[in-house]
Amino acid sequence: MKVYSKKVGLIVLALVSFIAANAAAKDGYRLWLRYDRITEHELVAQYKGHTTQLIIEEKAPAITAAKDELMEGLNGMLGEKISVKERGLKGGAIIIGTPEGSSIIRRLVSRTDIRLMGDEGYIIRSIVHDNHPVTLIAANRPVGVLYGAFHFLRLIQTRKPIDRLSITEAPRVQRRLLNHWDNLNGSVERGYAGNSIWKWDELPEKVDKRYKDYARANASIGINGTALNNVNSQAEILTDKYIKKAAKIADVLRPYGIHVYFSVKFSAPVEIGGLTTSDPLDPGVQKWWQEKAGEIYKKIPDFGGFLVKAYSEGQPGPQKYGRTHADGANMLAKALAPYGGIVMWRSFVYDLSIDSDRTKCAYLEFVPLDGKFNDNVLVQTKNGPVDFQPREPFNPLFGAMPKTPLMMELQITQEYTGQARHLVYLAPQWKEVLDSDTYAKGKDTTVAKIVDGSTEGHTLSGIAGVSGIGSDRNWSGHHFSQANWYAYGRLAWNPYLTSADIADEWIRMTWSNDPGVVNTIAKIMAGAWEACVDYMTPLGLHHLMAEGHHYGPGPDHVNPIRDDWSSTYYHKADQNGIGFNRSSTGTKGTGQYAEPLKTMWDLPQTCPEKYLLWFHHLPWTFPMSSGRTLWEEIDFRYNRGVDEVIVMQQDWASLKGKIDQERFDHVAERLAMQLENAREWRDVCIKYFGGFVEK
Ligand code: GCV
Repeated sequence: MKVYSKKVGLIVLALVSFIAANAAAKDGYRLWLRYDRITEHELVAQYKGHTTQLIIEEKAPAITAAKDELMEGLNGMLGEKISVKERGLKGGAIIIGTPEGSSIIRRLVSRTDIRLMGDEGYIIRSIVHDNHPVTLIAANRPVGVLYGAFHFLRLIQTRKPIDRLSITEAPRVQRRLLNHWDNLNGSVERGYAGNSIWKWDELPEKVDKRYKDYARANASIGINGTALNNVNSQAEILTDKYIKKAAKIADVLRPYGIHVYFSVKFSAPVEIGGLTTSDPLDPGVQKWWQEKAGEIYKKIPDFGGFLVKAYSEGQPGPQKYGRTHADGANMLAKALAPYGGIVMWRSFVYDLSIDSDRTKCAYLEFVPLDGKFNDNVLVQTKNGPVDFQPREPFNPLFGAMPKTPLMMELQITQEYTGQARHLVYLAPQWKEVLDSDTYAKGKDTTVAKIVDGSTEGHTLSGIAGVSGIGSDRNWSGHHFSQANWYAYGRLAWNPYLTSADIADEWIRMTWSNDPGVVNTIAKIMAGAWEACVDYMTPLGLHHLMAEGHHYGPGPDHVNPIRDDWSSTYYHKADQNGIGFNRSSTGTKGTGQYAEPLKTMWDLPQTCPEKYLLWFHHLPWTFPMSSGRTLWEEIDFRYNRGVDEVIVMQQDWASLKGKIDQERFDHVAERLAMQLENAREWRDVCIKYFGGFVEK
């Protein structure tokens, strides 16, 4: 009887853990850190041969985080508890640590290693130590060890060999941030995955467990900063009440190397400081910000700095007092400098009194300020000159402000690319921009080389991604929007990675290592962005969405207040043709790019077709390289976009039974919606534009 109940108990236990594991497996909460058991026995045996022991001599929080992650990952994937020790090396050990905190590491890393690893990098190396095979994960600082641990786990997650490792990694970009557009009331501007994950009403008393998983996910891809609140900011974030709340979040993120930043409102001294002005040259205002910085650093000693949207879309700025962006940024920078903080001042401004072509405004305002910003200021610049459209040429500011570090801003949340309903893998979009040659300092001055600071030798460099994270169980709304978060982090770390390699990693970690599954999902992801461009805004068209929600088509939309919030302002379709003439015969927007781009993009015959209607207004009969007329080509591309979604849907259907049903169904439902939406985009746009074409 006793034996029987023990057996039953064991079966029940096994069943419960099976159910628990599967429940967790299906909802997407674990992102790419799934650590499911590897079923190939031979592979498990190989991996186990190198992972029997973990040797750690130090207790820094980031090292403990690395230890916890290695244990969770290795135990999960290999199914056997790894033993943790300070010494007593046996075969197949992993030794982790820093030269400062670990005597073994001190003996095993060279001066060259120390130089190459820098502040946040690491080495992972297979060596023989005291006659034992050892994997070394070493870094100059504990956070580098954590990054190395994630890399090591990724090798196993993606089924790579771990027996002859010789890896040296260091990030190319220094500040790698998420920008949350999260409001203090819990809503998220342009958020499509539920509410904000920051539970301001519960903080500081209650600290949500989810913050730790957020930190793990971000650290696993090298993100080292987060601006907690919306750039359309509320001054209250700077009150003692909110600083205390933010300090609690900072405490959770700290062991993972993530610094907290605030988006601040330029009028805060008036709104919450009781001053009568926010003039950056006013000594009282300067003092107010200096004291505010002091207050923040007292509670958050590793606070990162301020992100500012000034004089844009209703946000206040120094212009109110006749001052420039540089005056405003430098005043804040001075307040933060004693603590090592930085200012990320956005260049997303488009005051049409400066130029009637919106794409030209930021350049005209900011280029004259080059060289006038303090050393701890980055000018944060969106990838393109309009606003995260499905496709834009690179922002002409890249390459035009050599004395100023430009921080690139990408949008992870899919405001203009189908939100959390469309499967659109954005890494190819980001790569197109990063790999674009600006020719600013001769050939091969790519946007990536400007952003990482290498072109001008800037010591400060940065990249920001507008977060798509929300309170939804799967974090991102669409399971595939998680890929954009992942890809953003990987590109922020190394903008020279390929979108295909990143997709391959993400698929293996998130879905499966089955080659059939990997190839099918990789194919879907590779074509998804171009499909979206085709069914929304082909051939350089842009800003065709309906007002407000930025989701569906609205080519006829006219905004009564601002011309440049109207679709008609951008496509300018009429009986004679379509497109925005930014060439030398139009607004001269092409003149903001360096040669040879300026000349090449100035002529419709040499302008790449992907940007054709961005730079040119052309007759409907304009001959395209395909042999079709422009109108026929527009029609062809809209239809091609829809056909591409049909193929994506078919490819996804072929995965039935090969991945878990819950996520399969979720994605399948969304693909059905995407197809319906793609058809709507095509039909509405073709009908509207077709109305101008002579039949
Ligand atoms: C945070 C676009 C978005 C706004 C956003 C703005 C910005 O205009 O639609 O929601 O505001 O960009 O980047 O500041």
